[in-house]
Amino acid sequence: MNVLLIMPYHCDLIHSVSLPLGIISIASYLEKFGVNVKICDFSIKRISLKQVYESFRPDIVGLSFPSMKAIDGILKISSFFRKKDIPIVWGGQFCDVAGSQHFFDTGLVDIISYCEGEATWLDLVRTLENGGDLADVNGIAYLKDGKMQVTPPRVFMDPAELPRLNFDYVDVPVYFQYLYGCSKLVYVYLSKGCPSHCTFCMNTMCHRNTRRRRPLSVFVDELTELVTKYGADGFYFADELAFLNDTELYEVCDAFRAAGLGFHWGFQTRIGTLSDEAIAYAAASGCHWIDFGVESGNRELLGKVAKGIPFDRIESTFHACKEAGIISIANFIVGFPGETTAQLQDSVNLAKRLESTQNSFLKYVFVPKTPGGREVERTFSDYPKFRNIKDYKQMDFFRNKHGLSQIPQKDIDVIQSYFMMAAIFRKDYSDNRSYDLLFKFISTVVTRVTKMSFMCAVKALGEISGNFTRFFFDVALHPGILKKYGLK
Ligand code: B12
Repeated sequence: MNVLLIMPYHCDLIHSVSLPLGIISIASYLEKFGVNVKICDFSIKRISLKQVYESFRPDIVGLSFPSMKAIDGILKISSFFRKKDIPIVWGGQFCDVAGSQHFFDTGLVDIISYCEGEATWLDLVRTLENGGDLADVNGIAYLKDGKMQVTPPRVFMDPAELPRLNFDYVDVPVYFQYLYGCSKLVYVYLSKGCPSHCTFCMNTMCHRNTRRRRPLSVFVDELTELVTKYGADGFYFADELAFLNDTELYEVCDAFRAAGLGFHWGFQTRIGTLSDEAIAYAAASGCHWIDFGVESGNRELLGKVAKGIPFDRIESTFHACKEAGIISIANFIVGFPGETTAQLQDSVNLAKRLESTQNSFLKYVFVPKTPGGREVERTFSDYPKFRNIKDYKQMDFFRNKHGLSQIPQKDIDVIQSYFMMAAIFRKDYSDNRSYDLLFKFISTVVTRVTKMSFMCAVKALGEISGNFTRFFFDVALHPGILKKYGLK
């Protein structure tokens, strides 16, 4: 059976693209069982769908649905395959959080796959080959008499069963990006999921609050290949929670040191998982940046969203990063349901006190199936309602206009824009890292715009310039709001 796996295009220049790890993992797994797979990544190349179809003749096509940004691409590519009479499968994290009857109402999908796709795909391929019943495939939804049927969730795999990622499915160098002093940075992943229960996080659906780590030796082999064969010089851990504790971090640092490859790397973790000594050890082992979810500077609000981080460790963790020479990013969410202006003020005050390199304030986005989303549905009568798949585009922190907090919407916009501008024009670090976010944007635009279709490029350039103009005017025209929060 020929399986075609697709990463759809997204007309977005804010984020450079990165290795499509999800479908590479599925392809590498299917390959182990003799299934013939091809990957097409429309987010990095202009590809003719007709050519792909005619040269490969897929028996089934799977589209990755990472976020709401992919909606237009998914619909367009699926429309093409709808005429070819082959089953169309959508999977990926956006299906986990939003997959619903609305998806089937498009008439463009036959099967939705939930959570991790490797074993589900193998099961699907075998079932379709043998004319079996979809009801026997766990972890999917399909249509029966026009109604969506959901099969029982699939038991998560032991990650040790996953083979080493086969990067030959893609053209690795086209994914290199500039960031934090690296010029050939790619995303990689060591673990899946996070055991925490933050009420706003999609992890509840994607990984059911579990975390599983792949064998370290396999991960280091993959990095070695990316450095020696392709020349990668930086790795961004795509993990939700890269390290549970110091022991895990030391193990990885020692493995990196033993490999002697000299790359830089960075990851995302929670406040409280790593000691100051571990942070210093990471820096000495090539770690250049760490992302932390702080979310709010108000203890009560952090409790309400079950963040579960030690409040008194926040400031000292950023201090430890500064001491170690690590770029530290503090991520806040602004506009939580019911959040008050005073609570936002606490967040701004904390951000100002932190010795972080960069602070990001992104708008709260309503995600229906999360515990927080359910709470919103119970308590707010005017929560965002989705009537069709395109309505889900609202789940974008730049577009989202639906306020659920007590904070005036303009304050939220201005705070988000203020910290965005500060991050873009940040120059407060050692020379080679100054303005790195600005360089990242510029290099992304330059490298990607030519690879997009004309219409996509126009739309993406329009969106990026629109966003920058908005950030600029939000900050320039609202000194009163900035003053109110002590930012002027
Ligand atoms: C790397 C990354 C990116 C990269 C590239 C993404 C890519 N090419 O895959 C970049 C930086 C470009 C990016 C951009 C964005 N991202 Co991003 N990104 C991630 C990140 C950190 C890792 C994804 C990853 O590789 N995981 C590892 C692989 C192995 O897992 P996976 O992708 O989930 O794949 C598994 C399953 O989902 C499933 N699966 C995946 N594809 C398919 C396809 C089929 C057919 C099937 C059956 C199954 C299946 O099987 C896979 C193997 O088990 C995740 C967070 C995370 N840790 O997962 C966020 C995440 C996916 N991104 C997110 C967001 C919001 C965005 C942006 C919209 C940000 C923005 N506002 O601009 C953009 C839009 C990108 C887009 N095209 O839609 C959200 C999505 C939330 C949602 N579901 O709505 C996430 C979950 C982060 C978060 N918690 O907020 N992102």
